[in-house]
Amino acid sequence: MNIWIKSIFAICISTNLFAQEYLVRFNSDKEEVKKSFFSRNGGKFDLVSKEGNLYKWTTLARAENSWDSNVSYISKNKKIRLFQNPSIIKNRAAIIKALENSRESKGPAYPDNPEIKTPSLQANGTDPLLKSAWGMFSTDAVSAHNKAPQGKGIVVAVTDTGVDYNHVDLINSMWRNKSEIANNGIDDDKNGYVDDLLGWDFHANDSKPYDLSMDLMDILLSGGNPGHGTHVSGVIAASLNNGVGTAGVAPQAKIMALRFIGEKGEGTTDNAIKAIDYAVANGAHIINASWGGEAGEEDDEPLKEAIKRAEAKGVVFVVAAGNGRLDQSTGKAHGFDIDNDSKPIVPAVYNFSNMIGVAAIDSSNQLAEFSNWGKNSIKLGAPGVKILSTVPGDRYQDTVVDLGSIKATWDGTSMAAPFVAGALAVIWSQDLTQSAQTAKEKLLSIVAATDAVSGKVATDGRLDLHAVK
Ligand SMILES: [Ca+2]
Ligand SMILES: [Ca+2]
Ligand SMILES: [Ca+2]
Repeated sequence: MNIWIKSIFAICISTNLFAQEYLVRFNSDKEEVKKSFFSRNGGKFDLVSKEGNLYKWTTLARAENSWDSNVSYISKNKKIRLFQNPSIIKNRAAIIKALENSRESKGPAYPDNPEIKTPSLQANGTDPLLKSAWGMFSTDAVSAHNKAPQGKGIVVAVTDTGVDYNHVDLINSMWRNKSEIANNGIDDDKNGYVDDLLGWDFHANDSKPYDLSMDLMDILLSGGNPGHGTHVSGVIAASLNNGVGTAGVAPQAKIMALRFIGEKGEGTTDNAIKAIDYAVANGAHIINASWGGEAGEEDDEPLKEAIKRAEAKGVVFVVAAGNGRLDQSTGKAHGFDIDNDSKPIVPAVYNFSNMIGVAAIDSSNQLAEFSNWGKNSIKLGAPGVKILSTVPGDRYQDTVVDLGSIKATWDGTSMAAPFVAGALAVIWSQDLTQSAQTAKEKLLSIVAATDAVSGKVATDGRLDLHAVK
């Protein structure tokens, strides 16, 4: 072989340039069945879900005969994206132009994976920014703070881009794995994860699910993460009456941080499944999913099965309806106001009994122009335009980009879903013995009828906690 061809061949193998990833589901637990499949087909196999009997198979060539009677299905390991902020998409060109001229493209840089700090003693006092969080008032979440135990005893898993777990308004709201000893290199609780104090980072495969974000220009050019998971977490459980920042819908609920989407805004199905399985196995009551992708013909079974496993264990899956769709070739958003029931975004449309799909509304109770909806799959509307919440580095934003005349606000069904996750935590915390189904039905029974979503979501209404007693 020519030396050049040889070295190109070596590079391809070493970087898996042409490797494809599949998810293989076996219908037998027997080890010899799996071993036989692995040895016959070659490539690399990694366990994704013990409960689901699911493996990731990385291979350069999928042989025609790779099917056998012990395999339920082989599907592609699909990419999953966080739902991009429609306000950024809409103003992208103008913002890029303005940034090029001002040369202020660098956002604040925060090092990845800071040491996990312990909960801190905080001041008493009102939250100075809370008055600017319109959604906290329109949903009566602020009044509910005085009527219910604020989510106490409820764990909400944020499956997202990670969380700034040391943020002053989140540090006391983080779930802490009491069965794990910090930094001893041992999997003390034997759950398969070493030193998992707050959750896990499935994207980087480490014990620090920090919300690493890209600088502004990279976010604008390639659709990366501007602190998405931290923003989502603050809507759910930012600390109340600690004299700083804002407050979440359920400030006594605990956030389990499960990072599976990286700083570029992308994740994969196998890591989404690992995050869901982790949430279910480690005591989460609610999973927030502000992400998704377009439905495929046959490749969605693994994710469906993971949500069904959560359903079987009484874990609720709150999911964003989606913000229209992106044209991959032009990078432009199009097709706003999409009916999910006919043009499905997954996992929003699966509609298992533990799922609550959420559309976005604005401060005038109008359906947000970007929001998907669906009479069957989407259950209610919730605030999702210009939402104020926590972002990495002890900061707060309702506006991601503010260049004077050009602004992009924190918009998205991504922000609407955590309002509902927090509200469910509030209702559930009133009686920790009630079932997931009971808490979910209570939440959906007290929505406020709203013209803009009438006929577009199952309850014809929007999130409203005024009936919480
Ligand atoms: Ca562990
Ligand atoms: Ca990490
Ligand atoms: Ca606060």
